[in-house]
Amino acid sequence: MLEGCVPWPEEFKERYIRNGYWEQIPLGKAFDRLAEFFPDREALVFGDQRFTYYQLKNISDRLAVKFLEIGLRPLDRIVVQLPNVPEFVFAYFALLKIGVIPVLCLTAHRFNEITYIAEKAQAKGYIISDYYRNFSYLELAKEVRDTVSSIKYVFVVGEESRGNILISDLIIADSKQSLIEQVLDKYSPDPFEVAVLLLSGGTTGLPKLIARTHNDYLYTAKINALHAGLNKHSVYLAVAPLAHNMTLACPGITGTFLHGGKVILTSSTDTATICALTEKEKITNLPLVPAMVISLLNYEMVNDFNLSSLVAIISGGSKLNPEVAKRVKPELGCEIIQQFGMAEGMLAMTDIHDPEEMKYKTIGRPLSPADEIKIVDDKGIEVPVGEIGELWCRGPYTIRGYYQAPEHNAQAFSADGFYKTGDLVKLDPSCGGLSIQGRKKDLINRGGEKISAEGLENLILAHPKVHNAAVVAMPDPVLGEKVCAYIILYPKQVITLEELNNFLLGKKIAKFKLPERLEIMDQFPLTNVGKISKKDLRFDIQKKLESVAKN
Ligand code: OOB
Repeated sequence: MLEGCVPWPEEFKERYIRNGYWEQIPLGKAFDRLAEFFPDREALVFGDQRFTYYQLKNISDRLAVKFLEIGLRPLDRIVVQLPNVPEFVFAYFALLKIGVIPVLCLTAHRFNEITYIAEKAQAKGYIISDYYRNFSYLELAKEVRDTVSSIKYVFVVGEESRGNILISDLIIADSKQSLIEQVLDKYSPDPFEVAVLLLSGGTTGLPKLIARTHNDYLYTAKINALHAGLNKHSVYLAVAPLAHNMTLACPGITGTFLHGGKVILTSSTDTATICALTEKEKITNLPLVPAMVISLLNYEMVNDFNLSSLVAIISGGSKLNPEVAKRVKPELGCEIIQQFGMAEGMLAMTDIHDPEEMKYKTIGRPLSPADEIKIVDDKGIEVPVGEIGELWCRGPYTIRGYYQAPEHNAQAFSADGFYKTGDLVKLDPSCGGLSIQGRKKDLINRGGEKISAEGLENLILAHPKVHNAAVVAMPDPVLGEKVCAYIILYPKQVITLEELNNFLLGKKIAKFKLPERLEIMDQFPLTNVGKISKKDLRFDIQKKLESVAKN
């Protein structure tokens, strides 16, 4: 296995193979089997571009061979930073087919995050679009390349190359399919190897890299698709970023393809676009973060669209309020499935046949019979059923350690391999569902985007006027949480939110991390061991917001 990864112990490997969870097939091959079975079915749609399974296989095959010709080799790492466009899917499968490992970054990431990730992964290449949402990734790539010496190739989706390699130039038919297949057979990866590197939501300053193998990622997609009830008639709207585990494999595009379904791509998260695409393409499965579910329910034009094709909305990434969950069926006419997941692996989901209490108030049950979970107290001892504790998990699709992070792994995993999620949950003994009760980890979940408090505080502390800083989540009716920054200034200094945020943008970070409220204090409340009491700060901002709402 790629150096720096933590493999599953042999006895677990054997068990996962014996029980059929790990099929020992690389992801690219699993997709190709479907393509052979359903060559003429439509697989992928983006605007007026439509691709059949055959075309998708063919394009990704050719691209894979070109990647090899250029010099990429199995286990090389390639940072992929693309919006939801067909080239993302072409490149993703092309890389998987030759065992080159995509490192999946968000388009919102900037120099600060990308250089850290590319350096950590020792990436050999970087795939970008030329421009997206008024931002020049060509400029960013130049800066990144000047900083990260391992990067040898920059591939561009779009028309402007600036001396880099255009993906469109690589997708040209100039070899015989039989030759291509010979080459791809030779490079077909070991299913026990790393397929992708995902980013952690991250409680530490910068994101950790999560190595997912072909075996475990294929299982993730299959079991998710099974629970979500996907089949060859399913039409899945990929609206959240494809680089996110949810859209990629839970069930995501991978799970949809593995059942012969159709994926509709959009890079717009706007409610009107979601409704228009649902009507036009007859979307059946709509994965959304809760903030989007709320926007859809509250959209004043929703009844102007025919949404009758919808079978289920899958809500995941952050907590869905039961009052919101209850509105979905009567107002939109489809089921709501709650999904709790993480890039590290373990997932729980409700089932459309669950009793209403469970569907609305819980995140359901772990997906696999082989998922092992524990709900534990601060000492790691299991709490009695029905009490709140931290969720620990291990199983056939949960990592045993972050990539190249032995020190962090010693804290984030138990000695016997359970991943400590940092989420506080409760098991409802009457229905067997888990419910989210809060979290131990210090991050802000802004509508599904995770922001590490420590990472942001370190950046704020670099401001010359700032003496001390603590960021906390403040409640927001749509996004669930937003960032509130508490700071203590040096004597006689003043600062505005705008000034602070301009400073942070100068640090070249993703915009979604910027604080949306600033509170200045003379001193911070402390816990009895002398640490900043974030609990008190969260309480303070909640009270302030409530008193504004009342007046
Ligand atoms: C998904 O993955 P990540 O890695 O961005 O974030 C994981 C964390 C969880 O540990 C939990 O704190 C939170 O996101 N979370 C939820 C949730 N789903 C995720 N918190 C409350 N309710 C939920 N339903 O977010 C992710 C990955 C795959 C599928 C779905 C979500």
